[in-house]
Amino acid sequence: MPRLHLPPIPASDITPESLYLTRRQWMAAAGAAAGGLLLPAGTATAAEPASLGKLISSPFSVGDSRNSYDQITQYNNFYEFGTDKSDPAENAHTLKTRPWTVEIGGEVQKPRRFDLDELLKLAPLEERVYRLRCVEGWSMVIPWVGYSLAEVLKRVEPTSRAKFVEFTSLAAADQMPGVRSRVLAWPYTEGLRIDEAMHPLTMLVMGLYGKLLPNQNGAPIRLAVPWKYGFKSAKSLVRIRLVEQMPQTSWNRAAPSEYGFFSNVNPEVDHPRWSQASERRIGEFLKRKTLMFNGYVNDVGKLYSGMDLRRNF
Ligand SMILES: Nc1nc2c(c(=O)[nH]1)N[C@H]1C(S)=C(S)[C@@H](COP(=O)(O)O)O[C@H]1N2
Ligand SMILES: [Mo]
Repeated sequence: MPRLHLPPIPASDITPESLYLTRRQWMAAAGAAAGGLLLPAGTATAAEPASLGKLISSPFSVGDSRNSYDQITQYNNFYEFGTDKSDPAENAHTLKTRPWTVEIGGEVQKPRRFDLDELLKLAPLEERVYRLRCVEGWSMVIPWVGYSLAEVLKRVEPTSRAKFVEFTSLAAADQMPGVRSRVLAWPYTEGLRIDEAMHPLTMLVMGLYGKLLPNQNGAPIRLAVPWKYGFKSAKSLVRIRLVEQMPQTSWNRAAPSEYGFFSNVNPEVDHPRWSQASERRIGEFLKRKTLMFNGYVNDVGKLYSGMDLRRNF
């Protein structure tokens, strides 16, 4: 596989305090990363960003120019930290991302709890530049680091009754001020059909721009499902369950007529309160046309053959 060398990130783009880990956290992250560099003692300082080392470049990456680190980390939706776009960057420093485990169970032969350090080395870390289209009508292009969710799911051996996958985010009121508000039913839950969850595009994300995820982007581990509206990509995951019935999702419970289970990006199916035909790419002046399945129609179109996507929105 080709190795990708990341372009240098200007120092001005990597100053947020949340990016700097303690020396111990950084050494742990660097050591755990696949192909992590062995650092001479004393190299890491408290101000060192948590680099994930060499990454495999993915054929799934899109060629669109990437949004800047600042754009990706300062304009977020993470309702556990507030509903304004600037709230996550302001408030997410209280999230404790270590120790962290993700419990995987339900309809599987080998249910178990995975530690974050284990997940960081479970499969080679890839950089994948994905589009993210928020249901609100804006989009970004984000270089995530991680690997296909299928890598983990196949290790727990789903049974034949596993038809759907439910994802649950952390809901800790002492760390997440937004959880005290009743905008959504907590914990934040999302779901995919099993074939969607096993599709190689569906990514378990642990990093951004070659470094560990900043808290506001869903540290320490989140989903990225690039052909669906952004809200399907649940952040700060603590639990994954394989289930027989279609799971409930937080957004569907909040507004069932507006947020269906599938939530595929679809310029032909408007949100009841606004058009989905076009979008504002953050940083651009003119709107662009929204692409069917967010541009991933060749990869995922066949998952939906024979389905009425107006009914199954
Ligand atoms: N737990 C949780 N996950 C979440 C959200 C949230 O509020 N809570 N917001 C979603 C929405 S609406 C979007 S658009 C994306 C935004 O991801 P980003 O902030 O990394 O761009 O996260 C999604 N995942
Ligand atoms: Mo969103």
